[in-house]
Amino acid sequence: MENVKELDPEIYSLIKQEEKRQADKIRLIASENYVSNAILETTGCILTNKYSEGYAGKRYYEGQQFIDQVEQLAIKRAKDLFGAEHANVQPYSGSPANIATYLAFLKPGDTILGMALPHGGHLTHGAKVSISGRYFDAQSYELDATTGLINYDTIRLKALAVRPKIIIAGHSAYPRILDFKKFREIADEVNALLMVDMAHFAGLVAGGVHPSPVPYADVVTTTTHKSLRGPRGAMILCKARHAQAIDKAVFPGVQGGPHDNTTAAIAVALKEAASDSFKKYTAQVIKNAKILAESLMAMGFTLITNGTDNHLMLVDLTNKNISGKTAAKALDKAGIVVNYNAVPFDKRKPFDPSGIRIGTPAVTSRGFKENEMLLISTLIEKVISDPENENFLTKTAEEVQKLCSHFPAPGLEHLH
Ligand code: DSN
Repeated sequence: MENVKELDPEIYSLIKQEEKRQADKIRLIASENYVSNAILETTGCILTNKYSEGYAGKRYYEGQQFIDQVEQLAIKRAKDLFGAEHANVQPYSGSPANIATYLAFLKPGDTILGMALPHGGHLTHGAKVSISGRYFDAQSYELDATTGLINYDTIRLKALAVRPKIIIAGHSAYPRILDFKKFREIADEVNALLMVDMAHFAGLVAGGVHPSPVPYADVVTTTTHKSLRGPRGAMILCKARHAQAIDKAVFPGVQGGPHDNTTAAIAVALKEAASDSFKKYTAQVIKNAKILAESLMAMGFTLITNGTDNHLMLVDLTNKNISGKTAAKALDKAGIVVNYNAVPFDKRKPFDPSGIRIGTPAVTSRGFKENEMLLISTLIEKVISDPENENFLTKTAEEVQKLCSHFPAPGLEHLH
């Protein structure tokens, strides 16, 4: 980055500090990952110079000889990898992808039904502070109070009562597999469209270690940068009969020119995700999550639903007499990065809730396996038992840095 260094030393210095942070810390934020060098190169390439509003063969600017091919490759790889009838690879990220889906099928005031935000849903699934909750009649379903699991009977009854036009399945903080067939049946019974937001688990679906929503859903939205391990971006997969509505909603409905460098990097990520090594990676993501969850529970931590089937777990810290925010801040000082998170039926406020969310996609990308997961659980336990012991937190951060130095993270090999 010699050019940035010379032109803008302030930004250069911040990038370098962030590089070091990503190299030296155990990153357990469930939605984050480390992309490959190939994806970093593509994201930072000259495709960023081009405008290409429209779709291949029907653009509003000339000079699309290569951009059309880039986008068509990304679309083909997305369709092949996920078995989708149609793919739109232009959404800037997950929220615009979801908003475009609503624009494709809804009028202002129409009813949608999604998982409540405090129960693990996403802002764009109808939270009141989001456009999805302000422009639509957003109804929500909650998790079962005793099991912490999705209760399909409750969703069905709610759907029968509110008659949504779209039912949304998908989450940011639910540690179990969704039953897409049951969601489909409920949607059919009330004549709703089924939209699945698979942003969190798209990589697991691509790797074949998680059921696919694609056969069941009318529309599947996803970001490309979480477990799928691509650049920051998004895609919408849908049935052929919805292709035109979705494409029109993305452009010109919600967006202008697609980010062609991102589109190319999505194509690269999809090629990587079709490989055998990616399949192995996703299997390890789940193995790592399971062992971390079991070890934490053995040490007296309460996990929502008593464990995990996917890449994440939600820890309720109520019995540890520490808030999620205090725990997350102490862990960060100790070199372990998580986010504080509401737990279902949380009695605390969203800005200082009772839980933390822990995910394994990023640490698995740097090669952590079962032994490192056991070590992480021990460190988490010690930090949470002694969150104000600054000396101990600093010493732990040094220990973490040493451990990380044996596992060079993709894209950051030069630092190790
Ligand atoms: N912000 C993402 C997450 O952390 O889950 C969801 O989009």
